[in-house]
Amino acid sequence: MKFVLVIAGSDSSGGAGVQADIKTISSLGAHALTAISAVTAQSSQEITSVHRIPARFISRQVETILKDVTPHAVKIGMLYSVEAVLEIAGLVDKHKLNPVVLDPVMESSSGRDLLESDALLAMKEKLIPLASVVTPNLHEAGILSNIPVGSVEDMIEAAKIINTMGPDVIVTGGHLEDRCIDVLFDGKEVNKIEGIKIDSPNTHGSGCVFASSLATFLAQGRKLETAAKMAHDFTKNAIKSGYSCGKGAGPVLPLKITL
Ligand code: PXL
Repeated sequence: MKFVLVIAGSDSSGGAGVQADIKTISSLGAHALTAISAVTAQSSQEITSVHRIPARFISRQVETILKDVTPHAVKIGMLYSVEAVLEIAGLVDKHKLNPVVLDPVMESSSGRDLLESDALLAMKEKLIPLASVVTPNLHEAGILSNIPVGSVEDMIEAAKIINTMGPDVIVTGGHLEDRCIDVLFDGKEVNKIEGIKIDSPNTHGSGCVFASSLATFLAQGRKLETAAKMAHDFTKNAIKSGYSCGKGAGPVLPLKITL
């Protein structure tokens, strides 16, 4: 059994965040260890409130786990506050956590801030340099690279800029107009993972599913390029199986079951 440590926020609507991560990791036959970084009060339509977990308590969760088990990979999602970003950067450094997949969550699809503005700078300076691979979507890639990202050419340029901060980069292309191409840059080669775009309103949690499936495939010993392709396919299937739950965007289904 492989163990994947997740540091992420809770989504009360059950579609994204740690709920998506646990479903994904379990479905892929690994075990999810979880440290909660924030709790959102959220439905398919809105996030009404975010409750931050004190940074010291996030690290208490992680260090309690680490005294007992060494994870085979780590997935970091929503952190929200500058204190949490700095605390987690300290933990990754102190415990030499590896590999670390960082999903630089900034905004929900409903437009609410999931990362405070001063936390962005800390993420760029302290956490991204310690990550093995970072998985921004188009919007996040634009913010991290300071260039507008709307095309595959932009994704490649942004990936190269973000790579200068240290990690390998996968810019996910789910928000491209008519196709879904993920761009992987490992500091040497650009790799395009091409796929069809699935037209569905029920994509809530897709970014979380991509990052946690990637972490699981890395935990299971796959090379980054193979893991990225497998995560792309796994996420595509989760989007295909998405369903409506409430009046807004429904969740993806990262489970190998048929409804
Ligand atoms: O999909 C990004 C995300 C991550 N984590 C939590 C979320 C969301 C989006 O809503 O709620 C907890």
